[in-house]
Amino acid sequence: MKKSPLQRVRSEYQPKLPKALQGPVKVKIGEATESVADQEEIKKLFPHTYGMPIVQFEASNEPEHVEEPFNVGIILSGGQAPGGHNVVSGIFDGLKRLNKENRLYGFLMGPSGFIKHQYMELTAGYIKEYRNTGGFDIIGSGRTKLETPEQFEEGLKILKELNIKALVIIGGDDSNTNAAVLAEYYQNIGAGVQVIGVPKTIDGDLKNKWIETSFGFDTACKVYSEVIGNIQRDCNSAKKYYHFVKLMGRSASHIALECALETQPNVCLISEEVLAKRMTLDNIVSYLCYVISERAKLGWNFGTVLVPEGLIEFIPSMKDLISELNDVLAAHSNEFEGLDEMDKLRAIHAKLSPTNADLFKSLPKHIALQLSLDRDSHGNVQVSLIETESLLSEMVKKRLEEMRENGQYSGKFNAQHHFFGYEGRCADPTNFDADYTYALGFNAAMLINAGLTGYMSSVRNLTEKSEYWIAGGIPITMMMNMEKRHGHMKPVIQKALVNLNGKPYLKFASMRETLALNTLYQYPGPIQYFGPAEVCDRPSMTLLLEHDKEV
Ligand code: FBP
Repeated sequence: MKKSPLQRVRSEYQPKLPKALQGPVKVKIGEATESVADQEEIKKLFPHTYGMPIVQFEASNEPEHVEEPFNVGIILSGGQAPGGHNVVSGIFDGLKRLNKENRLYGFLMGPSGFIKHQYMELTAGYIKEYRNTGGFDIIGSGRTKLETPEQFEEGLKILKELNIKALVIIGGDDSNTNAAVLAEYYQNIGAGVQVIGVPKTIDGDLKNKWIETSFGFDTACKVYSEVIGNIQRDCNSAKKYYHFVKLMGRSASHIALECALETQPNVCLISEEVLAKRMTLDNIVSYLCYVISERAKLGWNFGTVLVPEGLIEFIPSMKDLISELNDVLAAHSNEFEGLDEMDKLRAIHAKLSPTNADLFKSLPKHIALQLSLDRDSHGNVQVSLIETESLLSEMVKKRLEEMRENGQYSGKFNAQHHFFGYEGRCADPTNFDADYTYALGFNAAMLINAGLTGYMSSVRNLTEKSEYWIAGGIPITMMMNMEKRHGHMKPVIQKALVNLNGKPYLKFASMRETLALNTLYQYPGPIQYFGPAEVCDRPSMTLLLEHDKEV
């Protein structure tokens, strides 16, 4: 593989480790823990892995206690996030420091490789090519859900065959929930296999008191912020377009909020606020038209609007419609097969309740069709396929024409649409993500050596210099509560949505009116890997604000 000059130099970067992991570690064991809610139910479901203590690693003067050589397997699960390759490098280097004979195996294309016994050994030479690079192509990733005893048993066969004593699952909240279920299952049957989770997702919604951020969020947001900044320069140069930018984040609006803090657009919608205020699609369109018409009075017929990918499911009326569509599509999929687009829409419309049927009919045809597409493997609408940005701009355009007829608007409205998601998921990790992921991986190796299972690798104190980061492990059951999923109550890791009382949101809300009625764009520029620390190592504004730091 031919490398670019930047790739060549960047591959030599040695990620920084917290002080505690730089040499032999000793394990500090904390108090017994409880789950964040529903303690009794979770305790019953996880009798072997509930209540375990938080552990923290400290530097030790004693030589590292190393058992016989051992083997470890890894799975990359779900969407790509920058830094995954450094998690693998960190695990590898941690294992080799413990014992040169230790071996690392990667299961191919996500959990399916584990179930189907597709794997490869990850050697020093192979891993070298991937250090500090973005992507998950080192072994591939996938969205197969690892949740049934049959899958666990099938996986156990290959673990035994390869003499693997621990499995590391690098994934989001669902994959880490399943890691906890797997850890409990293997403990229960005495399989002798440990399971460790690593917090990954660009969406930033796997975080809590102990997991300060999921990896990849920092890099992805910086990539999107760079291009939003570029668009804003273009916008402010030509002064003739409204740019509607949809940003990834399946559910939570953390990415949109972080990008808004970085770039200061005229509008950024926050799904969690839309839900809390029970806003309708009509309310959102009215707000956008207010901003656009006020800017027009100032002579500005241009602007930028950030739209979180998950918005549609947070608008209560749309949520009801989507939920009924899920049922209708599941129950009548055969009837709709083979129909042309208009007939399919008519047939679906006829099956909806009156309120939802009215809303469905009011949507532009292409959006109604996108909402009627097949669901993903979890039964969810594939929000990344719904063009919310064009839905909003079309509705805004229509409303502005009505306003013009009533003499309330006399500007010009021309829209451009963008969707940023896949562009950022495989970017080369920022220094922050490169260091954080390497530390998470190295730390996972130490958790395995400490004999732990059902833990998530945790590296904290992330707004300080990396040498002061705190490394250790958090029992996954501690982050769980019971939630209704597909009609059944299930133990799951609590998803972190944008906190409307949190500093990042409050900071944005305090600037919102000023940003809407002025042009105060910021242009963050591209990620820098070499140069002053305040440029290259700065973590996300979300993380800084959440930790009461200056931004
Ligand atoms: P994970 O939660 O698995 O990390 O993936 C997040 C995400 O990037 C979302 O932002 C997006 O909605 C989704 O993946 C897209 O899924 P896919 O990669 O299957 O198109």
